[in-house]
Amino acid sequence: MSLEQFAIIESTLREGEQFAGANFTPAQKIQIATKLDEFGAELIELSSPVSSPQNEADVRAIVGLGLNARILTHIRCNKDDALRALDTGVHGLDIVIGTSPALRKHSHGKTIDEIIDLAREVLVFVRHQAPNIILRFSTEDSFRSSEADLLRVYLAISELGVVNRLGVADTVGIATPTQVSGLVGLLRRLTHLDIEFHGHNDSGCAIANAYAALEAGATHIDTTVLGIGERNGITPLGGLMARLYMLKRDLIVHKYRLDLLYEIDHMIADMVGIQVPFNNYITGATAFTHKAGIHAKAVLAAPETYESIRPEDFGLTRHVQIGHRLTGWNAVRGRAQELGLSLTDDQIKRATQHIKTLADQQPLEMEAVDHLLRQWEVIEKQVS
Ligand code: HCA
Ligand code: CU
Repeated sequence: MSLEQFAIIESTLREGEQFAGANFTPAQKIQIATKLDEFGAELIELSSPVSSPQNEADVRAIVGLGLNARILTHIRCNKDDALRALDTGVHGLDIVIGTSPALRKHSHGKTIDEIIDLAREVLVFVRHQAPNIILRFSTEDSFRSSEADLLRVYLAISELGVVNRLGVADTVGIATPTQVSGLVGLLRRLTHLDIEFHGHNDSGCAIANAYAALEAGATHIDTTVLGIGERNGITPLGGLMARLYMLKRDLIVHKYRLDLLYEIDHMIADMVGIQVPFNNYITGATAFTHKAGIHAKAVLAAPETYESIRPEDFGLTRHVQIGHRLTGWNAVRGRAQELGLSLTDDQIKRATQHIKTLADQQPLEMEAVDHLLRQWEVIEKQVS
């Protein structure tokens, strides 16, 4: 059900701000929020206004843009933070408190009973202050918390009838898809509230876990552009798109402006001083590059042979590499045709052998391949 009806909570301006290289200026934040809105992110999460005076001003400025996306801010579980956040005019509050033994001991020092009492007090207070606000309660480090503790907390909160959404967070990236599915499914069955999943990528499962959450009934998934966040980050927006595209292409291409993804990934990479990795989902430099002759032949005949994602759905194009030793004559013929050369298949095959011999020494740039093919045509004409 949720694979049809889910929303993205785009947290590049909250979790993403916790990335080592991120120090967004006010103008950059507005640019990011505007682009994410244009992309179709349903909700945009911002750093707490309590975190710094500039961050407070930025929350107000982004709320003031009047975007389609709902604007959320992420705060600790206390009334002061909540009042400061409400004062900015945000549409929603994402409230979080740690429940794992490690965080209870070293972060806030509270027992589970104390957590429940505090959360009750804060959430009821917020709902009283702002009857229409989108209110979410999440436990931090959910997957290192005991299931019994989690259930006590979530059921107590759910019974209050004041929150719209419960969140689960794989704060240290340890969860498996099976564990995520189990917890999300349980909360969905027991509470019937919306469920949000926030997953870190320390062990490479962030996308798979987000997908498992959706399958189990989660309604909201947290992402950041390129997955930036604390340490090596969380579920990347583009990676989640790739995963969902495989199963629900029609839904994804209509729900989101996929043609903006390349620009968004590169914009954030520039802002935080990194490269888009070569193997990045969809927008990496080689995501649509075909090399081996066998692949090139089939892709030129029918792209779906070796492409599960159509680059044109993302406003991108495929590349067939030709000037290397694994090349094949079909790829070379395709290039000769693009160049408008009239070479027979036999002539193309001989040219291909020549390219392979040259490429055994070093690969040829496309320009060199083109030059060689043009020369080949001239020579073949002279010979015949
Ligand atoms: C953090 C908090 C958080 C919160 C997630 C959430 C996490 O450790 O910075 O509120 O949904 O990963 O637990 O990002
Ligand atoms: Cu996080």
